[in-house]
Amino acid sequence: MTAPHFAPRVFSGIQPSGGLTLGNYLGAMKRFVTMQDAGTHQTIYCMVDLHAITATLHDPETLRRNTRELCAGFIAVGIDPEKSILFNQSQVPEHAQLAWIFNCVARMGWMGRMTQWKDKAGKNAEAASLGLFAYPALMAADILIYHATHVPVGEDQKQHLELTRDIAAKFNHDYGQEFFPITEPVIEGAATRVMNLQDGTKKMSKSDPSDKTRINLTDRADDIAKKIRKAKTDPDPLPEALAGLDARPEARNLVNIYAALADISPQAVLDQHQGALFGHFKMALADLAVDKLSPITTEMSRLMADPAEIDRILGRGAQRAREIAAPILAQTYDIVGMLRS
Ligand code: AQP
Repeated sequence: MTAPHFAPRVFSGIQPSGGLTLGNYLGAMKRFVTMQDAGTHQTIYCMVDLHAITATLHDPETLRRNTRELCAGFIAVGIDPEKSILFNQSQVPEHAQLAWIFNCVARMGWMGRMTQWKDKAGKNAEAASLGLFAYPALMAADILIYHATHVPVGEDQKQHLELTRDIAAKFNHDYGQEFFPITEPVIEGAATRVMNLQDGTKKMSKSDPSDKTRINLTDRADDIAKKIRKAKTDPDPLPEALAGLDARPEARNLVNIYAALADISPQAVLDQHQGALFGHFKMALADLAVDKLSPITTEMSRLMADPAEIDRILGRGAQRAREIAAPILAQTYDIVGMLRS
């Protein structure tokens, strides 16, 4: 339930934790552009650098470079920093300030059930950072500091969004007012979960140690084609109907990627390619991927040649973001009972 007084507003973020993958592009960024261009919502997109330091020890210079590269990626895929608010999380301190309040609303049990926490902390949870454990409370603050009503994300973030709703509901209940919206996740399209090219049961991820498991938005055309050619598949031809892809996760993944890149349904891909063997289908997919991704790669490197301009765009975006975030934080402090001068 979203209360009527919340203006339609979209928020989403991406971690500058390494190069962007095809998963980030199809699962998130491509839809960010659609929502921006639809003009029905104010759109706010963020490089979540505070999240990017939760998992592993990082090199400061690499983080700065990744953040700029991510900003270049946003612009190259079609985010217009005039139409959308595009900024870097740590430049808007209200995110971390609201996150502290939410650390006091969220329960340890809720956080301990998060599958991303379990996956990333692994067997050695004692050695994981407190930041990694509290990650979903910061994510809730990222969203709710703008009173965002809709959050486009990939399937893997569904559980964190449920937690965001729980935090908003508990805050509203504890303080007896409907202050934060109950945000709607927007998880739709053929590629809400792009899978690893070598193992169709695992998500394509920018932090996977093997580069051949993913397509990076900075890959050269021949690397993209090679990775698709070498992607794991099976010897059977493409079926007539989607049911024929059940229990064939790698085949299903390539069909979904094709559909998302071509803006058609997976069934339409089968209609065009049924009966084809994967050797043949992979050639068509590689051509399509290179066609769609090469202009993005080229634009990213053009933008990266002028880091000062990227910093200027991010500085301006942070200013615009703070105009929305600061009054919402001030109201939150009033509700909680913090004195303000
Ligand atoms: N494979 C994927 N398929 C569909 N959507 C995906 N997303 C990520 N991978 C896929 C979506 O991209 C957005 C930003 O993700 P993120 O970088 O903040 O974190 P992540 O989900 O943890 O992505 P990675 O690539 O797996 O990063 P690492 O390896 O650093 O953890 C989110 O909307 C996500 O759903």
